[in-house]
Amino acid sequence: MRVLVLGGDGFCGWPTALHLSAKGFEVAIVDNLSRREIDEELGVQSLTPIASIEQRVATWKAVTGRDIAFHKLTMGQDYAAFTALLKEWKPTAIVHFAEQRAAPYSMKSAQHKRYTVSNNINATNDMLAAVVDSGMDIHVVHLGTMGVYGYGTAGMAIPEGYLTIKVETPEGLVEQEILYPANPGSIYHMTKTQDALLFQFYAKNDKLRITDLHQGIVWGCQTEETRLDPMLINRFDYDGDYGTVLNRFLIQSQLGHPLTVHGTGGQTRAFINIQDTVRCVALALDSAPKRGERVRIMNQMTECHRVRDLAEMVSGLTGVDIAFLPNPRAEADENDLHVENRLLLGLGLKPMTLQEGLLTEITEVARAYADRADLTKVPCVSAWNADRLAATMEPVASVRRVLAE
Ligand code: USQ
Repeated sequence: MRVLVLGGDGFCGWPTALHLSAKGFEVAIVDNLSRREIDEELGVQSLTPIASIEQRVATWKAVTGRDIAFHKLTMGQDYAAFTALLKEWKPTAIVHFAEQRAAPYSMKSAQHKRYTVSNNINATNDMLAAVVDSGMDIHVVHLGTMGVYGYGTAGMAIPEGYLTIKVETPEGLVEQEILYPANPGSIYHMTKTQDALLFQFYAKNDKLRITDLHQGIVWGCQTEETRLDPMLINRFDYDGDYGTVLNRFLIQSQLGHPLTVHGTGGQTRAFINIQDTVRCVALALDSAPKRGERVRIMNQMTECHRVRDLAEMVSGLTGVDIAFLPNPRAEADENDLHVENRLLLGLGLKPMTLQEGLLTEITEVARAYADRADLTKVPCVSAWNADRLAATMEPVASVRRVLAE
């Protein structure tokens, strides 16, 4: 199978490209290296030292003998070059990661909102329009987010994309299946809800075969393939814009920085390890929907956790303090979350749990590269609105430590 990985230089894209190549897929990467430019803009680098894309693919070839071609294109802008690439290389599948993926970054300013919306939505629409234009039957796999659902469940488990409802008609109650109502919590998450509508339209109108993976928060950094050589190492973000919560706690614990819990830490979220991310994408590629079928939506997550429980777990392992900070985000202080994830489990996913992998992450990455961290980049400074900005000026609510067992 020939797979074009859009956004194949990023945090999820790079290890996915390697995993697919290792499994025997023919892989090519499309990327405009925008994530590296954003590092420059924010004045912060990945905790792990990442090689250039040219060094990355050359090392992969040297280590495994396998080729991964790289095409520098901006999805959403370089339409002609992208369609030419499809016609020439004839991929059987496209994996689409080519979107700006940080919620805090998308909320930094009007300019960041505009960039995120135009980049993400144009990238998705151009990709879909180009697949139609090509006349080829290419399976599209997209990395979506659990955040499209919002995080309130009214007690039920969040289904995989679709909700069965009953509507009143003159003939009585009639059952219908609808896309689960979108409830995004940031401009970034909002772009993913718009993507879902684009997928629905192109699946209906053009019979495109589309899988949308609604992924939870990724933790961890390395995979079997990125461990093969230091030049293949994956990026690890810890800053207030791109660092995801558990990875931030892991590096904070090694820097002796109190763990930055927003509000009460009662936010419950879905999580997945990066190793499981790449396996899920391979499972999705091995099992495409049929032409004419509705968009296949799978919840790509393995565990739900409350933010303060994660902080307590990391504090208990390392002895670091936990700081309860005013929340810069407009989000519920406390929520319960139950999620259906039977589809990927049914395809053979064997989840890696936090309990199995947390200590490895602390020693393999956070401790090993702690001296590269810039402490000034740890605070989350992106506030969701004027009220939240004012709230961030308030003093820290409390600091406490969990005693190691
Ligand atoms: N949080 C803290 N302290 C921190 C950082 C975050 O308490 O230092 C809290 C946030 O307020 C939020 C939760 O932790 O309640 C999750 O934040 P996050 O930055 O780990 O995750 P999020 O912004 O939701 O975005 C990440 C990825 C995004 C992906 C999403 C999956 O950046 O690409 O789509 O996770 S999900 O959250 O399931 O929608």
